[in-house]
Amino acid sequence: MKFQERDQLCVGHFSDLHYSPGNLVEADRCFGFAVDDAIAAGCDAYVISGDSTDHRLDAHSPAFSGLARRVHRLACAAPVLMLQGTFSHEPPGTLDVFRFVGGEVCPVYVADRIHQVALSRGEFIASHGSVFTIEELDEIAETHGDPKVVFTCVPTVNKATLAAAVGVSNAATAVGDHLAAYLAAAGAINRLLREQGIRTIGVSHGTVNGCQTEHGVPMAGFDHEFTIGSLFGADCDAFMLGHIHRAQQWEREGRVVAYPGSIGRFHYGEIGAKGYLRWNIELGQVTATLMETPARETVCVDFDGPPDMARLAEVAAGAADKFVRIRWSINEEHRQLVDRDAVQALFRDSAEVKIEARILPAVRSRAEGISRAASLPEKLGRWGELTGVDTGPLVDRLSQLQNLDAQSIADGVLANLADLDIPQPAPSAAEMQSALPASVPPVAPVQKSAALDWLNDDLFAAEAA
Ligand SMILES: [Mn+2]
Repeated sequence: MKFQERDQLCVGHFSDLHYSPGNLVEADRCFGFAVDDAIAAGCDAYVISGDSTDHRLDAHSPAFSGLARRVHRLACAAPVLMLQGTFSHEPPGTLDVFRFVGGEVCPVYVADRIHQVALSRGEFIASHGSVFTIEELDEIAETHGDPKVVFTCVPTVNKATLAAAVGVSNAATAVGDHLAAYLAAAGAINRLLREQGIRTIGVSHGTVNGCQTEHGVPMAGFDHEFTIGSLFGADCDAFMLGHIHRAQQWEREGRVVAYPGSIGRFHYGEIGAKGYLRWNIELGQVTATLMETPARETVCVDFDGPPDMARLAEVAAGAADKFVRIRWSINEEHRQLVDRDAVQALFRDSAEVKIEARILPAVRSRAEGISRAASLPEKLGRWGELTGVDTGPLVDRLSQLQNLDAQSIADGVLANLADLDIPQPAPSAAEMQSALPASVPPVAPVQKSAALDWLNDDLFAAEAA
């Protein structure tokens, strides 16, 4: 007899909890809310699709025990399946201990290899190989009764192992090919189960080609784990994904593939709502609803130059209790003009203010825009604008250098000299210095005779200084 108390199967799906000392407040507020909310909704099972932790955690760390406490609470209400996520976030073996965190009522199952697992009368029964055989399924039906749901688990694939097997250059695309082949094989079993009225759920941790990150960046490339087609190829009613921190979903003929995204907002500039997914899985009609968690609100203000205090005052008015990041860039010589304390004071009601000031070195500010000038005369003109130097005569001479041969130039200079009755006095060192910004080192006093100096001096010495 199938599990037919009701047609709908409700599953609470959480992902990318990223528990760590630094994330503890955010992770635990959001996951705590999600756990309570899902239990109140009376879900039949819970899935955590990877990256429960942010990095290797010590057993005595409050973040680790905080996570264990929440998972235990879930397991007191319904069976829990935890999937291995990214190795750098969740070193292999991290989840092992959670097998003992199961409640007296329900188990916690840890999926750390590619395989299928049936949930029958509150118990998880794993396939021996990567998919169930018909014999295994018959045996489960006999000894436990028909499964309520069968999970197809695809935890993070160790690309290094695969690279060793197929060669480094093939590894990137081989991951996708191997997983697609596996999902197609699982699809054959899943179709069989569906014919018997048994619900099927895929759980994985990886990137779907074409999905969008929490910063709005589309992930397009050949080295991602999945395509939408390969995931639907597994023929699961529901495919629950982790890894990408932005909630998103795809639907095909009543079947759904979805990321809940991260449980909270762990970085500045993340777009989209945060939450967990409440799945309602009816054969042929699946829905996944994002239930929002009280993730912290972040505000980012960027200035291409010094901060505009009036604008900041406006932002501050709406930033009480929010996490604020302010970025500006400023020339080295003007850095003292920004009053950081005043900026901090404006945001005194915010939860946190992070100031990132980028100091532009003086040499770059003096040549600002020069790289965008197309020709040498234009670059010279831009340098003149920035340094307050009249470049008219220099441009004439540059043009002579570019267009005339040495003899013609020399003839021209000599002809001009002959016309001159009184040589022009050279500018004094003080005059030359006053034409340059303060950051330019002092110009050496001119000692040589006046009119021919420009032939000997390095015209660009000031810029190169
Ligand atoms: Mn993650």
